[in-house]
Amino acid sequence: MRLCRFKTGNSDEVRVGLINNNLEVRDLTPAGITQLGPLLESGITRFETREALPRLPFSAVQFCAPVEQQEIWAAGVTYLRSKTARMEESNFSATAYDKVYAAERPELFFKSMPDKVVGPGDAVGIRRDARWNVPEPELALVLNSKGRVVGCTIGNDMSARDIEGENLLYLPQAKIYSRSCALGPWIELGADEAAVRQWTVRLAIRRNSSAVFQAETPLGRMKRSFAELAGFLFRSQDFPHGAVLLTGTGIVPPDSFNLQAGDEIEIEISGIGTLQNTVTEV
Ligand code: DO4
Ligand code: MG
Repeated sequence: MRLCRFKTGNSDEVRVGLINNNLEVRDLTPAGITQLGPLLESGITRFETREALPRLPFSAVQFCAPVEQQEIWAAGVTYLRSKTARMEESNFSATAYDKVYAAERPELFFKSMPDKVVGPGDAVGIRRDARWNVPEPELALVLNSKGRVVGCTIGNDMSARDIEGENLLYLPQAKIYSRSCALGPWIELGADEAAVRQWTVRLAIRRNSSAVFQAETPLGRMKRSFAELAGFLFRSQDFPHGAVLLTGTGIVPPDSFNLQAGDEIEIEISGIGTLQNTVTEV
């Protein structure tokens, strides 16, 4: 079952809905549900039978990023491809990537405040002061306040590779800037890790309607378990509203590839759906 945040028509009101198998959104507003947070804490089975909830076809809704008050964090160097690409791009810190890939403690970094996250159909940002910008298509775990994985969604950890490669201490500037994080289109609930690991992540980038990059990777190549990543994130830190944790990229475009304003990015994770965004300079 899928949980979403959405708007309709010209209204700015964001509602919470369930998505059923007929690709309809069932608006939870009449049931008094206006926030995702409590549902992620308590579960949603008690709403499944409420036939009276309004049904809206996908064509009538605009999906919003499925996040409210949760901080967004990200794991890094969880796939071999990410490790080798970063060792190649980096001037002084190649061994740091090698070490963190093998270490017990994963790389975890703060990515975004929830209200800065870009939703489906919105523009993600490339930094004006960077020469080398790429998307990072990632499975995003949705964690409740107890650190339990209650669902997953699609994340884009936009990154400036030249800034990151120049000096590891510049990582926050390479990763955190306006429109650098996209999430959506909805939360796939009840994620069972063994099943999720059978899914595939696909990235497609179009420029002037032509494909300029596409690749895919099995999620099963992720080196760390969900429990390991979530466990380290919740060590010595409370998340009263829960958190969203991007799990790292297994797809890195070749070094010659650089995003441009106007590009269209499509990230598909089988088992969830597709997150589409355009690119703008920030
Ligand atoms: O260490 C830099 C960031 C790694 C990352 O974002 C990834 O592997 O996805
Ligand atoms: Mg990443």
